[in-house]
Amino acid sequence: MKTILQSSAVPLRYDVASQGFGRVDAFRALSLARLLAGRTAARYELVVQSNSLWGAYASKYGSLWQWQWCDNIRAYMLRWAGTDLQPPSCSLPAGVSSRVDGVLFFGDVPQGGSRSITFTVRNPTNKTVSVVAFPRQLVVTRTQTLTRSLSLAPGAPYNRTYWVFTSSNLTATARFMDVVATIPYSRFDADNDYVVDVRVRVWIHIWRADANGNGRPDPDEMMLVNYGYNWANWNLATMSAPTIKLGSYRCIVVSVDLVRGPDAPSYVPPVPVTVTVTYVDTAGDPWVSVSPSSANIPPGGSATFTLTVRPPANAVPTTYIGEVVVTNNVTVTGFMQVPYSFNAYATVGTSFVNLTAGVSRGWPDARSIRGATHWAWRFESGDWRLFHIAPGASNGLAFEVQDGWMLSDTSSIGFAAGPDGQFAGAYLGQGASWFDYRGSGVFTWVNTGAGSINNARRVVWFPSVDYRDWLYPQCEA
Ligand SMILES: [Ca+2]
Ligand SMILES: [Ca+2]
Repeated sequence: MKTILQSSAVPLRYDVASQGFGRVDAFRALSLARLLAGRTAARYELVVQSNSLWGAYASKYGSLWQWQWCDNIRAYMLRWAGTDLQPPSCSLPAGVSSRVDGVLFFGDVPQGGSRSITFTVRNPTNKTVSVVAFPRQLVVTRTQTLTRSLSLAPGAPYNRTYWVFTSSNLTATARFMDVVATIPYSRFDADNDYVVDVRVRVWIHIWRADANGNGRPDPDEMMLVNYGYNWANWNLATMSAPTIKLGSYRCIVVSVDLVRGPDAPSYVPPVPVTVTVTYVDTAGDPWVSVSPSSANIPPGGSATFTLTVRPPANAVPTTYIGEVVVTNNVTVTGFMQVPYSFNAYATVGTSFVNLTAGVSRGWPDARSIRGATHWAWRFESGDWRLFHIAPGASNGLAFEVQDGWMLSDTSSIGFAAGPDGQFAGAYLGQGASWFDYRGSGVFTWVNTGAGSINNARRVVWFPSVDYRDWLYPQCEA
């Protein structure tokens, strides 16, 4: 059933990690289900299936399942409810490793190595179907930087500026545009008291038409597409298929507000605002190949394709995403976007290895993370990235992990997880770096390897080593 919903979904043109196969289309899904049951349907549909996800994942997930049902939940219930809940079985349900899904997962692939998986396209229609498969990655096609300054008049809750993108100045993309608005941290909280002075937010609208003829986009003339609203000096909004959505409307409007916070002076002098627009599209994936690349599938038949990934020896050891575009001559859209992912891993022995020094591939760039401190929710909210390593020797006691970064007034938190995805340490005291929030805007940067908040740009942690709070150098601010 899941592969029916996936195979008949409508691609939304965001990245595959965000959209999966796209939005469920009930009419198409029902048509496909009828065809697979040997009945007539209003639409021609195909289904894609693969065992790659569950085949690679069942062995890892088994120990997590065991831990969750027999250790974690049971211990919590005993502690908090006084009830010993003993499940009849703590093993994964039978047959899990042979389940199929639509999404494709290569599992763990060594740097410089290769791994192959298969997927099958079934044709339940009464026509011969021609399919062609293209492995694609996401790539940045253009980055634009726009700057302006905004001040706040006494009493004004916010001040807004905007940029318009018309059919003549919008960069064409088949996927999405990503809009980031920032102001300097030094203006977000100039006095470092953890009470917001001013913040920034971003909106994307479509301006249908200038109905009242005043030359400006008024609220009742616009349709909201997306927004970034965190209490932060950094906000992101994305818009897929901007060229298509713009259509014959007047323009796309990117609005940025400088917003008064509780700690702002009456008059706020000009604050520099930077807006970065990134256009993301797809291109051939140089690390992934498919064989065969095309097939003619008779009515009721199927074709199996082999996908092979070969990350280079200097690939950043992280998780990568892509998609196989499967075109055909019978469905209403004529194509499917089948998401795939793989974990490239590095082998680490007795010397330090810089995990971000290698080559990345397309979008997102695996060598950096971005993010914001969202002060209305969790101060540590932000972006994250996985890096995968294997021990190079069997007699190692522990890894030491050091995480360094470039920007001041930012921080980083690291966690280590074992091969099955569990934290490498029973709780936060092991295998992790983190913040201790002490209340009233004060927090401790635990296991930071520097002496002051302004240059604390390195954290160290020891997966699988038992150590306690205060044992490692840290600073308080
Ligand atoms: Ca402040
Ligand atoms: Ca108007």
